[in-house]
Amino acid sequence: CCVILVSSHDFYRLIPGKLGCEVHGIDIGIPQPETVIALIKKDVTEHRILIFKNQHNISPDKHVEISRWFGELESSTISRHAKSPSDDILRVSNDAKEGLYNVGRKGWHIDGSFFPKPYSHALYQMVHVPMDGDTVFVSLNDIVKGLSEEQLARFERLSVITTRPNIIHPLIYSHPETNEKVLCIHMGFSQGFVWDKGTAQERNASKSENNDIKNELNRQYMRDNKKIQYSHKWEVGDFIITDNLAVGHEAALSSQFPRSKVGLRVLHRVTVAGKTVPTKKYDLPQMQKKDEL
Ligand SMILES: O=C(O)CCC(=O)C(=O)O
Ligand SMILES: [Fe+2]
Repeated sequence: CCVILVSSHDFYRLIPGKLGCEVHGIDIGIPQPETVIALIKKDVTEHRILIFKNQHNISPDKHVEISRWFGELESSTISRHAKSPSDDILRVSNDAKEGLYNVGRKGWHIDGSFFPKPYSHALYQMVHVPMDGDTVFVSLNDIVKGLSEEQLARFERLSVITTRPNIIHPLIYSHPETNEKVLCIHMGFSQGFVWDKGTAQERNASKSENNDIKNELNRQYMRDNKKIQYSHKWEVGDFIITDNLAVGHEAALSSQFPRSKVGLRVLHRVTVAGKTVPTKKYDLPQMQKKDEL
């Protein structure tokens, strides 16, 4: 539909893909000057996903070190598998002896949505690449942009009840860096929705409303025959950095296929602590705040 122009240097070439960019020419496993780190950080925000190709120098320690470019790590909820090389690395696998089994299969999600400040970034390395077992990503702003006017108006009124007591986020809010409208939800782990939170009309959605909303949302992630999705087929040497607040993701069904069929799949993930509470930086029409009454 359009030509995307990106800034590129010989040592750092961005190639736009369906969602995000592939990055060629740079070896981020070797020390990088501050200017390059700043460029990478800017590009992750701008393109949402950077897929660094041919990375063969990223040890687990280096993975953790690169993740710190983006801020403090948040690893408190990581259940450490016996084979995980670090407290900061979530190690997932299609073989329970090698890593945590069945991670990322409970529905479309951002990571850490149950925190007051959901993770800002996630950094993924497939340390054993299977023959099948994609990670699938969707731009959350694309989802919002594809809603009908009526749906958008209705979804703007919703907040999501997470798995943690009193952690409730607006379903739609302003991304802290880009101000684009994005979703804050784990489709599999949210307990339900609240209408018009903080207003005189506040009420919990009914059971059937909760189901309907979830179905309606799920259809958005599948929209246009899944054309909205980017399914990443992992290649040896891929290292992915995502703006966790800008993209939803899910492990493909094939990520759980047995080792005997698709080979061993082992993914390392490091997550960066969020810096902001999801907030709408715009007013909704016809909303009366409780304290104005
Ligand atoms: O296994 C995958 O492809 C992704 C799993 C996931 O959702 C995660 O690690 O956050
Ligand atoms: Fe995830």
